[in-house]
Amino acid sequence: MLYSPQRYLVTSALPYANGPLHIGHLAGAYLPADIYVRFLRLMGKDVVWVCGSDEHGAAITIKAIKEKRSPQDIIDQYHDLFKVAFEKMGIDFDIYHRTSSEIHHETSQEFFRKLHEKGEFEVKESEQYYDAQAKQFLADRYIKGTCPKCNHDAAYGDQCENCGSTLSPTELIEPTSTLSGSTPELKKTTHWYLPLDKYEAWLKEWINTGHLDGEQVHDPSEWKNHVLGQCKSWLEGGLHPRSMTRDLDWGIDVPREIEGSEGKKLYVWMDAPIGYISATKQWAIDNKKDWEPYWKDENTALVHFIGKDNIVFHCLIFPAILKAHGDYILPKNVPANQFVNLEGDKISTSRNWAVWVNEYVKDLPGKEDELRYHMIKNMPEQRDSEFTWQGFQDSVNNELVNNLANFINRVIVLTHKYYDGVVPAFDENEVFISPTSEDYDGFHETEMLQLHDDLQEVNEYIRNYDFRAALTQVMKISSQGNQLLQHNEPWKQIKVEPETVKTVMNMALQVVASLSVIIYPFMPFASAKMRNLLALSELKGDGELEALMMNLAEGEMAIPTGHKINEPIHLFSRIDDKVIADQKAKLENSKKVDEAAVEAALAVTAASAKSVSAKEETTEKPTIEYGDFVKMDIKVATITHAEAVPKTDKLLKLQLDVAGEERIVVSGIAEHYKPEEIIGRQVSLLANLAPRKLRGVMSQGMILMAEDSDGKLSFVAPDVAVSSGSTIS
Ligand code: B3M
Ligand code: ZN
Repeated sequence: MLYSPQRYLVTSALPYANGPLHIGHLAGAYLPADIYVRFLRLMGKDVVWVCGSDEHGAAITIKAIKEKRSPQDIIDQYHDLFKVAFEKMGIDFDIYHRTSSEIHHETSQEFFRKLHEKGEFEVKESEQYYDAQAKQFLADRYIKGTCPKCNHDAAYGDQCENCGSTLSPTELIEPTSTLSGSTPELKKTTHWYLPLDKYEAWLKEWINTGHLDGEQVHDPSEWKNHVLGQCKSWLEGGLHPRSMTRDLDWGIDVPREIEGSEGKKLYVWMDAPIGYISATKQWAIDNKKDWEPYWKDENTALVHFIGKDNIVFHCLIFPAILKAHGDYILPKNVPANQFVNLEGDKISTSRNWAVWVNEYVKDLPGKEDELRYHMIKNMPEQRDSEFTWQGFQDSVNNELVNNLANFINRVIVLTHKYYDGVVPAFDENEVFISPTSEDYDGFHETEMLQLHDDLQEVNEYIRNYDFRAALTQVMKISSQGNQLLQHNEPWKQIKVEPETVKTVMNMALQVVASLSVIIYPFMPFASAKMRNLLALSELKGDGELEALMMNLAEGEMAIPTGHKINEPIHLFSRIDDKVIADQKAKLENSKKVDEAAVEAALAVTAASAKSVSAKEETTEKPTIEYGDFVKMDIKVATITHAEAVPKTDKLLKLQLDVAGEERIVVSGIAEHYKPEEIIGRQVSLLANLAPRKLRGVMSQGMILMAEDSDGKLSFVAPDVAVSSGSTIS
């Protein structure tokens, strides 16, 4: 370890407030940080852990447009949802803040102003993609296309989530607007660029050697290979100036006193990382502390916990901004995790293929530690990992119940049975079989020292961000406790060697008491129950592990002879097969529901005109050109047959006659019309919509429907009978 810092400032990636949290988020940036911070607190360290909602950026405004809501409404909803999810899962930030706050706007603008005044920015006019229909410049998630680096066909204007590359819109192959679907045109605009190319030399040295301005400030050998690998390939590719402003109407204003700033906002990836600093400022105000040492003192260890798609922003762009500002330290480490896959497929918000945290805590209340345990055991520290419900059930039943809970329960029950719940004495002269050392020995110091060494191994793993190995070591301590009982069989020996049994049971209680502390970073709820079970003080994260380790090193006990413990309680219970079956069915259905939702939407509302009452604001789509309208081939069609699409409740399969030609179209009108009542009806058909398979049926076009403000659907059709195939224009 290069340094022993005076204090720690730990950050976790700010989740975009445009969708719920799933287990991949937990395993990526939140659970690892929670383990690390809880451990540091147990070791008596001065640590502050900040996070908050990332509330700017196109991801939010696109969702607002899609759902006809204000961006503020969207961010309020998800900010509250995140806070509930984190609290339920025991993710214990010192502050969970938000980037829509005033203190964040002020802090971000101060950063921008400072870099502007120092002449760090290059102000450049360039051609940017512009959506003439939406009347908007397209950056970030407003534009997508094929990634030039990995050919992923849905890369965004600023980043490819598939390969992690940061991009600029003009690099995209076949770009399209995510607002109107149209092909954008190039238009001149002015922006403020961060000259990353000018910082390339010091960034290279800092990443490769840990040197900054001639000082060794971190140790690259402590960084994960995949993080260094991504940084190095970026550096080898050569860095280019990156625009730090956007033409947007949602986000943080470029300070208005700066010429040309009208209508310009900060790029979300400039303001979001500064959110760590503004959150620290707010924490300091709330707790009457000084925030500056945590961001400006070389004796602070700054550690960013993120997912691998955020590596470049946290290892190159944000450090460049911090150094360009001049007063800030740089991260000591960025232990990014990889991704979690789910039941053999990538987790996907858009495809609704995820285990949502808010739903998990509702469906399996009281099983938060079980999820923590399984996610840590399978944490994607070096490579992507896989979550399966079967694997989750196995972890809980075979390890938490059969190993940990079983061991603890036996110790507590036997202590009550033989000693009325009082910790029996450890007799130096008694000889028992110690699973941690081959030979027979009963020397108390040896046993306490062994326990100390076992815990020390956990500590080392945690310091190296190796949380899977740390948890495995914790469970090894529990297994050793089980072997201690197995080898010495107190339930048999109690009659013949009662004094030996006292020593064995005392030792077993030392193991349980030590586990109650070392489990806290991983499963804080179980730890609290164990402390209560042992009638020991609740852990406050105030140096309790440091104290325990010191005591054990001096041969002192973790739980004193004569101490009275409480009655046994169940720490973990088995997960039934039905629970797993239900969750797997829910996942499959969510995929289907999602498909049906897409199908129903596609089948019905291509041109559904919402009747808008005076009081509602009109939500017109962007103006189109005549040329766009004439592309649509709309014809009169007659329904000749109709039937429900099996296993859905929204879709009807319609057989149409269009000027003598038969067509099949799937339409999401099953909740509005019975098949038998629409035979013979004339309808308007969008005839040249690309055919697509909907629930196994090839749909050749789309029926136009009118939808009123109550969501009631009705056909759009000529008011007199006309020959089928007549053109509507
Ligand atoms: N809001 C999360 C993401 O890219 C992004 C992190 C910001 S951390 C400053 O999914
Ligand atoms: Zn890519």
